Amino acid sequence: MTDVFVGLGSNLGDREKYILSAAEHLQVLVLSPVYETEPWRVDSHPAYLNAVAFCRTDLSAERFLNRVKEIECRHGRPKTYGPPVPRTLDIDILTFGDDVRNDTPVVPHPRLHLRAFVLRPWRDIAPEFVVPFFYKTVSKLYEELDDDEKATTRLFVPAKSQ
Ligand code: PH2
Ligand code: MG
Ligand code: MG
Repeated sequence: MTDVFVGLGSNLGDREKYILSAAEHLQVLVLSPVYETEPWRVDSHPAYLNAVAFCRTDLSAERFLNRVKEIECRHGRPKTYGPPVPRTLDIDILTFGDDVRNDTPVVPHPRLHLRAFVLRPWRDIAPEFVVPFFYKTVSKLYEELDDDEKATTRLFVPAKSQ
């Protein structure tokens, strides 16, 4: 079995529902709190909800990625090429065991150390986890973000259901 951390994101439709449903499909063992986050390096996108989840798998990295794509597809995400467009569900593999690989899926995710929307929820569930390749804990990577980046990510408080 391989320990996997994934980032979950949604900025289209019922965002919270998509995140929670993705977590169920991945049979996650631990799900972070959900954060509402400013779109990162994408102009005029709606705000995202993001979370990080921990799961275990007996699949290879390639097969796990196929599973991820299948789950995104089942949640109404069309295949697109080029720059990101708003999406119902985005699942990014952050780390896959202690693999460091340069082919698809590239892990650790090459931009994870730049993103508060990844590191803030990740720190909630695994602050002491040492990220392969970066050789730093999640907590340390989060602390190294500048304050402007940290300010893009706030705890999501769902509206009370009637
Ligand atoms: N995903 C992107 C691009 N920008 N910004 C936020 N806040 N959250 C995301 O999940 C996100 C993003 C590409 O996958
Ligand atoms: Mg992404
Ligand atoms: Mg993705």
